[in-house]
Amino acid sequence: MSNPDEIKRELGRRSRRGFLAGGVSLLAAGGGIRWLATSTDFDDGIQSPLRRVFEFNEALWGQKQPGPPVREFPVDAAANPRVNGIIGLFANREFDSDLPPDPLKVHVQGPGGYEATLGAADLANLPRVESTTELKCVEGWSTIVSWSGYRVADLAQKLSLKSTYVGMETPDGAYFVGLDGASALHPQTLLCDTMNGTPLNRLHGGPLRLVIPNKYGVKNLKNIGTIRFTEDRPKDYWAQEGYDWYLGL
Ligand SMILES: Nc1nc2c(c(=O)[nH]1)N[C@H]1C(S)=C(S)[C@@H](COP(=O)(O)O)O[C@H]1N2
Ligand SMILES: [Mo]
Repeated sequence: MSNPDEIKRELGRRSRRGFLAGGVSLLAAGGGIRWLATSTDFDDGIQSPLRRVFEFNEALWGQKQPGPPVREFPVDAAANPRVNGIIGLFANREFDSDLPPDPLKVHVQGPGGYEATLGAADLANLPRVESTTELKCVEGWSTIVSWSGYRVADLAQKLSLKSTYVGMETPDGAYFVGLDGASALHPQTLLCDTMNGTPLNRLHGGPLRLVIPNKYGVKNLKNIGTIRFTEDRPKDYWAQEGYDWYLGL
């Protein structure tokens, strides 16, 4: 299901049925999700109190982000994940699976009107980190992937930026994620330019993508154009479609 319209329709259906099905399907796998996606007989009387429970959970959940460090795997356990979600990868260009990534150029914004534009050479001043973790999609699949890049925490420290939240978006603004600051600064949260030992291609988010294994795949924004350190909770593409804003594991 890598066509964005299809994903949107599917998730739209889920969120219209309310938070219950969406929330539960995050925990379910494979057939479980199918079953929930086709089971439409939650009546409103049951759904709305449970919806409140989920909203309550979301409020609590925010206080214990990120969860414990996720498991690191040996590099030889890694495989190539499927390409899932292409929103914001081509801007107004035609889909072309062979189109190389654009040159790396990331806008950083911070409190007090801070602005900087970074290229590959700027990022190369940060310590390079490798990490082999599981990429988990809410659709029920997961793949162990070996990444390398730079910690968001090291970037923040280098630029002396502190904030409650971090937002990221694609250069065209079509896909965007909001992160609580603690998760963004988690040591396993990386800005990656390689996947399984090769430079990231466009479909997997080249030139630079976010890898945040403490959260579901949807938060792992591909093709980073802007990183914003902010005090205002950033908008989030899938939260706008009814998903939990945190989507922590
Ligand atoms: N820009 C952008 N980033 C994105 C998406 C997207 O549609 N556009 N999809 C997300 C989803 S739902 C998942 S599961 C992962 C998948 O990463 P992959 O294609 O490298 O497997 O990317 C995430 N990042
Ligand atoms: Mo996903």
